[in-house]
Amino acid sequence: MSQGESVLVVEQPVQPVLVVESAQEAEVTVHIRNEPEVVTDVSNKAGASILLNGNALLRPVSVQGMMEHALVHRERVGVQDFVLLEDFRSEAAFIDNLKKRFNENIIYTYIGNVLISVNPYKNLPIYTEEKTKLYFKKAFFEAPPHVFAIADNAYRSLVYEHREQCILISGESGSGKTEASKKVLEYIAARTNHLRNVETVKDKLLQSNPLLEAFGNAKTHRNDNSSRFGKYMDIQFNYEGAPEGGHILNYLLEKSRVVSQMAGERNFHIFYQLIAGGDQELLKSLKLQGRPEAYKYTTDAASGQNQRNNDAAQFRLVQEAMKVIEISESEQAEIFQIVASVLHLGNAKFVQNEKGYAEILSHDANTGNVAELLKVNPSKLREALTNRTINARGDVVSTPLDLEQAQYARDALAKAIYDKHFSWLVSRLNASLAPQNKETLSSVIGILDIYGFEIFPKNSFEQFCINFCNEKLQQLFIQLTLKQEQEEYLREGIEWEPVEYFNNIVICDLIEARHTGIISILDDECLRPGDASDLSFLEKLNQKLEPHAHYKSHRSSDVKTQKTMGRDEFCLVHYAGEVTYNVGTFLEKNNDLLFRDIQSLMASSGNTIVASCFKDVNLTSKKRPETAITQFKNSLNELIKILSSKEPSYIRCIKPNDFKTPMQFDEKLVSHQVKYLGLMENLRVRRAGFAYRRTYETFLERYKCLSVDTWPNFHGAARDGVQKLVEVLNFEKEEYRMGNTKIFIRFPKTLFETEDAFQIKKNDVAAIIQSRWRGY
Ligand code: AD9
Ligand code: MG
Repeated sequence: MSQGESVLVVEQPVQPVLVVESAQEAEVTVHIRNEPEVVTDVSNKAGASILLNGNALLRPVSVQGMMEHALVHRERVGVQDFVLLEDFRSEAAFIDNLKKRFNENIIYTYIGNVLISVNPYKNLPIYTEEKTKLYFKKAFFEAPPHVFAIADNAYRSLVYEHREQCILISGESGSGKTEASKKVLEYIAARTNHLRNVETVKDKLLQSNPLLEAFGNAKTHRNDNSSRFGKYMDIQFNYEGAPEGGHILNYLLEKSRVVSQMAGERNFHIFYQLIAGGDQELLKSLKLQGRPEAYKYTTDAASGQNQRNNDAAQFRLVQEAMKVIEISESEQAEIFQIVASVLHLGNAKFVQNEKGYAEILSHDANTGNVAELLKVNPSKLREALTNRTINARGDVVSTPLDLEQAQYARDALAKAIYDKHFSWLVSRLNASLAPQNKETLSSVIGILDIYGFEIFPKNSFEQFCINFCNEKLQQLFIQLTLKQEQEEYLREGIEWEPVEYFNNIVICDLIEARHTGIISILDDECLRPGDASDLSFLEKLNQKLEPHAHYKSHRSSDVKTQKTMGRDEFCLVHYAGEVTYNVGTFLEKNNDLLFRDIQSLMASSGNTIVASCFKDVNLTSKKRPETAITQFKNSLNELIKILSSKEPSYIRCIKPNDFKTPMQFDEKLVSHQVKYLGLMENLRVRRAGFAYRRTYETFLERYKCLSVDTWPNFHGAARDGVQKLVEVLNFEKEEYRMGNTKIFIRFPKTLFETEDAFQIKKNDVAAIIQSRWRGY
């Protein structure tokens, strides 16, 4: 066992129980709360109360040695809860603490009950079965910080206190959100192992991940497995606390990726997986060649043999997952036909006819393949891709498209098919995850894993949506962390003064306020007939929003902004930093138009998935469908409602470097994230109140040896016992409050001193035990 892990002895603010498993000269395995640790030299290390087989005293060793050891460790690995930092206002101290721990492979740290996680970019042995069990039924601070502790805490609150839970995971792209969400799910699966009849449900829940990731994740510059959709998943439990089912909500797939990617990035994994992993027969039936480079939408594959092997292996996992989720063979065939047809569609060739319009030659194999796979009439498909029928005041007029328009129509179709089929897949998953026994359902734990804040060299409509979403979630974080804190004081009957913090509600309003926000202005422009364009939209923004403190245009009086911003850009001062958006394609993406001819053709598809995806589109309705951003805004507001009704736990993920590499901690990069995640504010709020709180029972149990009135046992109410203790310990009046069920301690120093007193006392106790041992 590595040096780093002996930290467990030290990190425990609760009494360690050390059990020697086998005593040898050089090496002993010590169990600290069931945690085996190999100690190479017992004589100068832990062991004051080393017990053999759980009860017999093996060998008395100096407690002092153990304490010194502890101090050295604290110096090396920092504190496990930022609240314990002496210099809690200093960001440098905060980052130093994170870094110390990161260097020791300790990736988790708390701010009170918020978990901070730093992506290690390597596999650490911290998710083993043994480690998992360490967190079963443990109070939050009884084991080192871990995502499992968050999961266990949520699970216990759900089962024992019947409070609905949600776990909100945030952080930028590549910081470890999706991994954390998977760990939560795996923990819950392990935790409910003893419960009957849950295996199938758990398998399905676990297998939903590889499936959705194959279709919704892609390699980007920031993350080789970047989630390109937002996901909120409810795990539904019955009265016994056993998982009965699940439900997934998906948000805004980045569908523009289907037709183009930045250099060095990839399309969604499934395209490559199918090509690399599909067997000959399957590929033949899909008319696919075995190389992604053959397809326009996946040309930039940059794939080495390793990548191809990996893709092929992943494809087998996807097929496995489909089986577990009970997606039938025929459904699978249809899904792969859709994936393949998108690839063929990308290769569709247009030629310019003598009139200057686009045409597809009748022998074009690509559209032929699409028509065959999607079971639509090939000539109608060619027709639909090169013409547009407009219903103008009752007259149906067909206009031919030029080359550019036809390419737009083709790409729009590819995006629409893929996007709609992704949503279909989510609803198919939901059907499979739906609980068998609705009557016994009790409550849910929701897990939110949504795309993190994005700042690229060029930011478009997608980044605008993603960053808006992050503003909303930050707003929720502010409300809930403060609300939760305030409610606890209220519940416990304790007065406190709120802390100042930056409230990003101003930015949320700037974006979504009715009539005056950016979304409203964008929608107005999309609906305006005539000469509306991306630039006219920008002009309106500039006119209406220029005075706003969080909005900047290229006309800004700020010289730096003037120089760096183009005439087709606007800049928002987000809570996480300034982002300059290029308005090009905003209107097109927000309108999200698919020509009617194509829609009706798809509704007639013999592929039942495609037909069902397109049949709901009401072709006759005069009412315009909601724009993309408005749909997104509404679904986000729904999500916020769901989350607000639950008790939240937070996991804030941090990315240590931009190179996807282990053991590199870029302080500047981390500092930026610490700032925008509002972690220093979070810590201040936590510290301004009463940093530590313990139920009277817990506090009394640990420190009862410090007063003759409470040692060895106190026979009255725990609160009275604690009252006696604080008198003996001379707590200043300002330092603590007695709540209804808990003692609140303002400064960690007070707790440290109590803890030191406890350790000294324990020394004495150990000395007594030692002398008894000698006498034995
Ligand atoms: V994005 O916003 O979807 O682009 P995420 O989800 O925040 O992003 P993800 O969880 O996918 O990031 O993590 C990125 C990569 O970091 C993973 O593929 C792993 O290779 C690596 N990672 C993240 N967390 C851990 C961990 N706890 N242990 C080991 C990790 N590796
Ligand atoms: Mg992710």
